[in-house]
Amino acid sequence: MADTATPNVIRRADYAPPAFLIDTVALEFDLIPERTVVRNTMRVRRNPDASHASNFELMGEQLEFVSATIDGAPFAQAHAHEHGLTLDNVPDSFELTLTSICNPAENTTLSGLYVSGGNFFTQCEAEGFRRITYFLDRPDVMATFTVTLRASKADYPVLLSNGNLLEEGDLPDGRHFARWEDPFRKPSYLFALVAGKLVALEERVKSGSGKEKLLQVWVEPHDLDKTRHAMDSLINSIRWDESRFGLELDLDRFMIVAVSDFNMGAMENKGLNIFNTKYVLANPETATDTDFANIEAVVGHEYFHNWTGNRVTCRDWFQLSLKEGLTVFRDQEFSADMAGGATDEAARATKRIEDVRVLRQMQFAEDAGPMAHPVRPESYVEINNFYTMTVYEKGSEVVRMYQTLFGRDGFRKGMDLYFKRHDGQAVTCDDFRHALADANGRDLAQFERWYSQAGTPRVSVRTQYDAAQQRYSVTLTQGYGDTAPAARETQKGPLLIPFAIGLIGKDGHDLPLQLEGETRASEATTRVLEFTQTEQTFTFVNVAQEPLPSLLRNFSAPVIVEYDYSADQLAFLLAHDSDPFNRWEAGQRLATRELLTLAGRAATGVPLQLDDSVVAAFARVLTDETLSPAFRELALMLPSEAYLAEQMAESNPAAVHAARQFVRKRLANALRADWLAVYEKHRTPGAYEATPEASGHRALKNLALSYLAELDDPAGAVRLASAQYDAANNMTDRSAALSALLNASAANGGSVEAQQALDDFYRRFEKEPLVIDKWFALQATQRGSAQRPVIEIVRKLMAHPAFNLKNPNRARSLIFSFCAANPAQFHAEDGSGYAFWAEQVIALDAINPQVAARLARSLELWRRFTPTLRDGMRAALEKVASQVKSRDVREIVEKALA
Ligand code: B3K
Ligand code: ZN
Repeated sequence: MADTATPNVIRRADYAPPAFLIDTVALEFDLIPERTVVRNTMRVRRNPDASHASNFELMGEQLEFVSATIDGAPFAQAHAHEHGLTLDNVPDSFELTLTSICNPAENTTLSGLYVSGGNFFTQCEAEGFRRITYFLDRPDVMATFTVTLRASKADYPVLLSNGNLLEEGDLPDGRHFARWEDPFRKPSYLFALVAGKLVALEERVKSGSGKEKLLQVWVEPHDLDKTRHAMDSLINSIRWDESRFGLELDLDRFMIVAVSDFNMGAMENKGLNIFNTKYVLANPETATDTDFANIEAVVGHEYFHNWTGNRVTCRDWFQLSLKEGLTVFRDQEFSADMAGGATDEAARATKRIEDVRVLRQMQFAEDAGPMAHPVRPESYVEINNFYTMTVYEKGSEVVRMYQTLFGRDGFRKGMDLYFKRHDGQAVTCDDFRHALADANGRDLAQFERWYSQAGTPRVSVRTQYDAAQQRYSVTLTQGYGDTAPAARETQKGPLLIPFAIGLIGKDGHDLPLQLEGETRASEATTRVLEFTQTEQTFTFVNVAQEPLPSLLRNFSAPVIVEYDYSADQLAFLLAHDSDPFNRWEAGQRLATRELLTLAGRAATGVPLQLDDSVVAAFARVLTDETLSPAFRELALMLPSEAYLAEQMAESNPAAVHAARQFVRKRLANALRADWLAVYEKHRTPGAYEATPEASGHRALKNLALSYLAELDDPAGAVRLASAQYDAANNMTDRSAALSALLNASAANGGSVEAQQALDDFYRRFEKEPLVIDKWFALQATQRGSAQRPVIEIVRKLMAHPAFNLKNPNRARSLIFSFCAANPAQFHAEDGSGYAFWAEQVIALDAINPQVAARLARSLELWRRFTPTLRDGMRAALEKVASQVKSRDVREIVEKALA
């Protein structure tokens, strides 16, 4: 409804092929920060598959038009306007040369061509290429590109673009040039150039078929000592894609370039990936274990796009999940294989748990609000607002379900067929689904609903045991419950849900599984049920004892499972389930239930208490030496405040914080000796190692430290944390110690030790922007108190000389950390957080709409909050709506207020 009232809504249903095609592009750049001249020569022809158009409409934004020639002759019928360039009455096939000027120095949007730290960079996805030159800037127009870069040799000694270097040389007046050619056809969003003072770590490797490849990681000279891990991650990615999917690197050279001003994580430009420094630079002193893991994942992700995204690309932006969901799935599998190989299920599970935690906390919340949309959206106002958790993370779960249904081999067959059919093409999510279906001889028509229905499905489970007949029936019912209006409109019918289940006997072991109609029990004790109807009953036979069901093992579908487990049953599953994911899940359910009850009490002022049995269940995990440290850390970490608030009928961040803090304190005090023992036992003396084992030890040890900091008498913990801070030889331990110091003293308005450590941290890392980001983020996310509200600290830090709103990493480290990762302080009842949010959204809107729109989203769930907060949130949204300039932020706040 809202859509039809708003102009400029782009709809999937309106897709039409382009009237013209562009086969080749030759770009020439004279790079000057304030005035870069771009000459663009294209071979153009009419698209035989499109209806006739006499005019040729090219997109262009923020460009100064200079001239147009067709087949070498000046062309007078060219009209530049706000959105591009119109050429009247063009021939059927022609060579077009356009010259235009742009201003990279003033480009604070970081989309198109811009200057960062004195160097030139580009970002073209989704629609940045039109800010560089006039073009048919849409992914179904694919061309081969040749790029000539000219610039001052002293200021820009390195000149890079996609593909292979053809030639380079000197020019008069201290300038030089480089000419690059990308042999593969590509859409304009994959174009890139980089020019500046950079150095590279280089490595030569042989690909599977024996060809030599040059790999480079380009950074500013002082960062060269932080490139090894990114290079290793790249080499591992290349190997992995060869062995798991038979996909080889297709270029002679593959480059990664790091830039500190970047809107997101990284970008998969063909052969020239451009990365946020945060996902490249790491050494033990500056990067945490999480940073190391993220770098591996993002390097993998961008590399894997070379096939899933670049060789086969999207027909239109509604198909974004075709490349993003698939590539997230591939990077998740890569990380799981790196951690645990194909067979170490427990190690693989830790990665799975982390991914599901993100999905449930962020994507489920998105599905419950005004931005809810299907994995393949139906409409958008600004495409950059649709690089979402749904497109990426739920999209990845949708891809994972094919693998769950068909197994690894069946999935691989489907991928092989997809590339056989579509290499070099721009295609749709349907094309992918058809390839998977055809390769496995299956009809996947119903599965299409995963792409077209928004909202989080709910599966409720009823079970019945018939002891006399030894039959156990499991009845599954699917629906969406009470979802957001935006999601409800899209719901058409039941989904095909792969529902993995196991049955557990009294001794904690899995029971054999035999479904009614089968002649004998299967060897596997986990079965994937294909659940396709609104309600369906599956009956297991020869079930000798009443089992306890283990439901949705390994989170086999992105749904919410409703089943009435008792606390004892959850404790039993936590202790025994053979599926490591569900072991963790049982603990989370237990904790969530307890915490929500407590939050309800806190909201009404009733005193809090925690049952001893819950403490006992946690104690068992804490002391269970058969479990890996990494798993124990995950199991002992309570659900986040944001997730818990989202589960309440009316979100109440203060009540959730009180409840969660109460439980943390209780667990800290009750298990004090165990936490201390675990702390001592899991120290990692000696040189830092970035292995999964070592990082598991550090994670568990630092979790213990964070609990110890909750003790009623934290003096001992403060001593431990101070000592750890001083002695640390790595950032994981140093930042964990600093965080413990900040939180241990929060209730008392801060401590000398905390302040000293903060000051030391700043001085020590003053020259490392990524570490200074941590310094800001730690302070923005710290616990506050009535005497010392965090908003005051944040406002003070906004004036710190190291703060810079134009740098997205810095803005995220302070502003986003406070608004999105410190709910109890952000949602202060006096509305101070909301006023701050509105100011910052408006300020960022004028600088960088994409970043502003991300921040704008932190109030979108306002309707779900307790009434005392709602008014303040609405007022802040209205204030932004009345002042906003960009399409990006407008779409978000208008949808939130609609
Ligand atoms: N494809 C890019 C994201 C582009 C975002 C544009 N607003 C990075 C990635 O997903 O790999
Ligand atoms: Zn991606």
